[in-house]
Formats: sequence, structure tokens, C-alpha cells
Amino acid sequence: MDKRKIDEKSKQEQLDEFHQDPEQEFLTTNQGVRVSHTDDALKAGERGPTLLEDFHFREKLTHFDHERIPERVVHARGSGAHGYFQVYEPMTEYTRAAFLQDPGKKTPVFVRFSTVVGFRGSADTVRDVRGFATKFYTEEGNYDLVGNNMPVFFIVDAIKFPDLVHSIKPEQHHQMPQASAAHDTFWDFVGNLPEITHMIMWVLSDRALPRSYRMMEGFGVNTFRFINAEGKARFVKFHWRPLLGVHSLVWDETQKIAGKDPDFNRRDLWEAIEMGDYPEFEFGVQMIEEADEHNFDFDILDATKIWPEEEVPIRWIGKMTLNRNPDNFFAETEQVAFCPANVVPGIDFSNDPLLQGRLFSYLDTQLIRLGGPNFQEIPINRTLAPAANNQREGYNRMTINMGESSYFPNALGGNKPRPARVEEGGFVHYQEKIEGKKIRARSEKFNDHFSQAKLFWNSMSDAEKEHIVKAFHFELGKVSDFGVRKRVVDLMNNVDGDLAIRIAEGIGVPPPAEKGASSGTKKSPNLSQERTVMDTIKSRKVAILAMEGYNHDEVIQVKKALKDAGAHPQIVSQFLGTIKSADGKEMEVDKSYVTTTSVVYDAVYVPGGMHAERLKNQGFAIHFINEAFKHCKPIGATGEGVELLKASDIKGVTFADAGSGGEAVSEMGVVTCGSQGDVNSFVEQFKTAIARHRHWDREKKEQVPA
Ligand code: HDE
Repeated sequence: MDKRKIDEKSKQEQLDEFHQDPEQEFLTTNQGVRVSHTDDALKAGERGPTLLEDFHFREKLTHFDHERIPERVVHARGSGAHGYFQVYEPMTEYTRAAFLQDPGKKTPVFVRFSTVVGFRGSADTVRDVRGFATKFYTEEGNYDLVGNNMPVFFIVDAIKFPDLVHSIKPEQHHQMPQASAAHDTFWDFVGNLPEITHMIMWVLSDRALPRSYRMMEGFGVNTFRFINAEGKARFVKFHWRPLLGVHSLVWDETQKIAGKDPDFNRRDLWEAIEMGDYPEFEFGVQMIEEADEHNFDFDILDATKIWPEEEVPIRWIGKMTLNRNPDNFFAETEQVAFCPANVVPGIDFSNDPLLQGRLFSYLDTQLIRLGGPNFQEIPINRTLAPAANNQREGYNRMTINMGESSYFPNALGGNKPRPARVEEGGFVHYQEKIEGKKIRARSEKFNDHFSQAKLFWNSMSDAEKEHIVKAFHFELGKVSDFGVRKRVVDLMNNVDGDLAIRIAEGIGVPPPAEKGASSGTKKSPNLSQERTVMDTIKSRKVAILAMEGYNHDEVIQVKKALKDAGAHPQIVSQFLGTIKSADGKEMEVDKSYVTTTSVVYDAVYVPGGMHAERLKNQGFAIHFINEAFKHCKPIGATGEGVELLKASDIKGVTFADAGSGGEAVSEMGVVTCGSQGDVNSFVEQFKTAIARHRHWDREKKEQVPA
């Protein structure tokens, strides 16, 4: 079989062929002519008009004038990374896909994470679904798994997609608001579309505020098929699970980060890969036998429904590691073109009506976005499997096809390229038997819009429920039309009467006249983020607040322990440069007050030493602690550092005495230890508090104004 041997490096090697050497000495025109002067255009006299014959000037400006391509209609803002995928064991029983057979094989991948609604320059931390699109460069051609970080979607049929997107994008008369669903048109659409209810629960949950692209799940959402070599098919849903666990930001924090560092998630991904904290995701499949297609109380072709894990377990079959940043954002992350229709033998489609529309839409949009039908020749989109057919010409054709014939069958070219038989790797569409009338309709089971919304609600912890209610208060609080707000409350009354009452309370709408019938008590515990990985502090960012007079030994000990566990401590002080400890040692400052803020850290530590007296008088330090507390982040202090916490607005938490000995004290993620105390026990408890990520029990207090 004419297949290229592919390994982890294959895509990189292919891309390398297109690299331009930045070391090239001389500036030239695009025709390769060396340029002698690029600061002044050619003029008729020193103060005269510019001359048309200045080809260098014209070329430079013309190219610049054409530098923009249309941004994606949705998912415009994204960040990419290269890596590889490895299957754990041969999946031969279920699929003939070559990249899912050999655990020894590393298939190159390119992943693009994105927000959906905002324009290309919008902030990363907005409330939104996140895209999670993966291109596998397999030996049988490119396979694209174009997913999201939520397992369901807003609508069941692709024909409604333009309506959905028009409603959520900035309003057409004044083009506001940017990157936000919190406005009248979106909620107007929601209130009139019961099928959206389940997805609304996800979008208003903490899932819409990921701490990092490395800490969110991915889902294929649509139902696909696996086909094995015997032609047997099974329905499948695809999952990605981050090894670092699923973690989120706090709403107040996301809004502040959007101003302080709009590139927060992009920077996080880039820096993690640069530092060797390679994001890792396990790949999972849920499978349903064809014979069981109708044995569920939901329709398995309905993308507004999950397949609850309790009914269809997830099998974890492989792992993806992202280990290389792109070399050029535009060439790779912007020009990459994903399409759910890009499948390889062994993977096929279902009749999921959302998927069916997607199969058309991606290629269609790419024709305009990337300027014509040859975008698959752009390096990032090129397959590693040899591509050969009789397609020719079009804008920006790179390939120089040899020979005279460009049709099939042909005798002049020896009938090449010819179709491949199945045994030769030819793709054969699954032969599903179809019978039916042409009809604009959907099956009855699609119409249960509330059971799974309720399942999600039931599965949330109290803190997660509270976040959802508050999210409704914000989103609907921004809606000016009373009728729109009321319709949404009435809609949510179908999910849970108490939820509707709690929403109504915050948005000036009377509670529903009759409390809604509860649509079930079932739970699916893994839907809650409370169940995620909480035993590692790998790659977490910890601020160490320090000034002249800090306790050097404590800082060194705590810093080393955090680093050994994979976290990234940084010294934050008033100014950049070095600071002196009480015993005359020196330490380099990583960030100064004006260049950073608590919201970009996962935790904060205040060491002992006389510097605490000065910190107590600094608004920045007090605010840093208050904000970290409000955002439920782990806070640690040793020795005199405890005094800073006492001077802050933290209330109702027991601290160790600054001068005391013994074990560290830990309450609600605030870990303290006296100057005579056991720093080892402090470090252990502080690490445990960081691993938990957030300490939601603090929210009950609501007394921190930050
Ligand atoms: Fe997309 N979607 N989508 N979508 N989608 C696009 O394709 C579309 C849907 C997703 O990083 C567009 O090249 C329709 C579900 C991702 O480049 C466009 C429907 C899921 C990305 C398009 C959906 C997605 C896109 C815009 C309803 C999760 C970004 C630019 C049937 C499974 C990929 C482009 C990247 C992008 C159409 C629904 C994921 C317009 C018609 C469901 C991750 O073609």
C-alpha cells in the first residue's frame, strides 16, 4: 500500500520545508531584488511627490493592504498547539482506523482551542463555550475531530445555526456587546426555543469559564460511527479528559482578567508548552451497538442530549500530548481549516441533523475565508498521506501537476490515479439502510427538552448551583426587556421550580405563578467539577509577596517545595530588581506591583520577616490578599506574614499566631504557621489547599469587598 510512514515528527518535518530563514542578510522585494533604501519613498525632488515607478514602495504597501483575511464567523479567537496522539491498545474490534491500531505509533496532531462568540481580538476569559478542534495527520489522511468543551449543543438541527449565531453575536443595530451572551437578542432567542435549555445550563455553569485550555474537557458532541474491518458499525461519541482535571475561574475574576490580560488563556497555553508543562488529554469513546439505537429514553442522534456515563460508560483508549508551539500564528493557527467531514476509513457519520449540516458548512466557509479551493495545500492543512486526484487550478494553486490528463478514466496516464479498493485503504461509506418520506420534521424523542437539563442541575454541588443562579442574574440582569426576562424564568421553571424562583428573585421578575413540576431526581455525578482531579499542583502559579526584610530561609524552603511539586512560584514586590532579606541575602523580583495582579495567580504566599509591617501598609498587598480570598484561592502565610492576613478583610478564619510554634493551621484554604512553627507541615497543607484549586465554602461568607 502506498502509505507514508508517519511518526511524531512527520508533520514538523513537512512544515520545516516551508520555513523561511530569519538569518537571511539582505532585504529584498518579493522578486528577490535587493533593496538599498526602505526609509523614504522615491520622490521627484526632496520635497516633491512620490513616484509611481517606486516598485518597492508599491509592493510593500500593497501587500500590507491585503494582510487581513476574514475571521471565522464563529470561533474567531483561537490558540493552537502541535503534539501527538497515541492509542493505548489496538481498537481493531471496533474500527479499522489505522491510527487507532498500534500503541507504538505516534500520530502528529494540531489542536486549536477557541472561544465562540467574540471577534478575533476579544478577551479570552469571557463566558462562552470553548472550541476544541483536533487535526490528526494520519497515514490514511487527515482526520478532524472538531469538538467543544461542552458535550451538548444549543440546537438540534443545523438549519437553525445562523439564527443562533445572529442572536448571540453583537446586536445588529449598534454592534454591542462584544463576546457576550448577556443581551436582549440572545435571551429573546432562548426564551422562544425550549430545545436550548440543556445547553443553557452548561453555558451558565463554571464550564464556561475555564482556568486554562489545559484544564477543560473536550467533546465531539455529535454522534459518529466506528466501523471495523468486517463492516460492523457502532454509534460513538468522543471525549477528551485533561490529566490536570477540569478547573474554572470565578466570574468576578474573569471580568478583571479580561482587562488586565485579555490573552490569559492563550498565554497560559503558550507558556506551559515553553516550560515543558505539556498539556495532556486522554481520549475516550462511548459506544452503542446499532441494535440498541432505540433503547434509550433520549434519541441518540440528538445533540442536545448526553449519553449519561451511568448508561453508556466511557472507555479511555488513548492520550494526546501537546508539546510544541506554532512557529507562526497566522500561517498555522489562523490558516488551519478543520472540517467534521474529514474522516478516515473506520470512522463514519450518523444522521444526527446537526452533524449533517456541519458536514456542509465548514468547507463552504473555508472557501471564502481562505480564498478559494486550494487551501488544503497550505502547509498546516496538508495531509501527510500522499494526495492525488484530478482537481486542478483555482486561486493559489501550488502543486505543479505533471502529465497531460486530468480526468478519469484515462489511458494516456495509465488510469492513474485510480480508486482504491477497500483492501487498498479505499473509504467506503457505511451502507446504512434508509427509508422514509421527504419531510421537515424530527423524531418525537427529540422533544424532551428538560430531563437532561434537570439531570445536570441535580448533579451540581451547592456551590456550582449558586454560580449558575448568579450567572442567570448577570446575564438576564443585562436584558432590558421585561418580557424576555420573564419568558426565560418560565422556561427554567420546567427544569426546576426552585431554580426558577432563585433566578426570578435577582432580576425583578415575579416568581412563576405555579412552581414547575420537577423533571426527575436522577444524577450523573461526574458532571460536577467537584469530582475532578484535585491531587496535583502541577503548573499552578503561586505569588510570593515579599519586600526588604523578608525571611530568606522560609522563602527558599517554600519555593523549593512548590517547584518540586511542579508549581511555578514568582516573587511579587513593589519594584523590579533585587530585594534584601532580614539576614542580608538577596533575591530577584519576578513581577512588580504595577505589572501584575492577584487574578493571574492560582495562590498566594506571604513569608515571615519584618517586611510584613510594610506590606500591611500597602494597598496593593492588602488588596491582593482580599481579592485572592474573595476568589476562593489558597492563601498561605508564615511567621510575621500572618499579620498581613490579619490586617486584610479575611474574617471568620482561624490563623496561627505569628510567633507561635507547632503544626500549621488550615481552614477554608487559608494555611498559616507561626514563626516557631513547622514549615514542613505548612508546605504540605498549603500544597493540599492549592491542589483543591478553589475553596468554595468561603463564598457563604460574602464579607470580602474586593
Ligand atoms: Fe462549528 N463552525 N458549527 N460547531 N465549529 C465553525 O467553521 C457550524 C458546532 C466548532 O478552530 C465554522 O472554519 C454549524 C458544534 C469548532 O478553526 C463554521 C454548526 C461544534 C470550530 C461552523 C456548528 C462546533 C467551529 C466557522 C451547527 C462542537 C472552530 C469557521 C450545525 C462539536 C474550528 C470554520 C477552528 C467552526 C459551522 C455547530 C465546533 C461556520 C453550521 C456542535 C471547534 O463552518
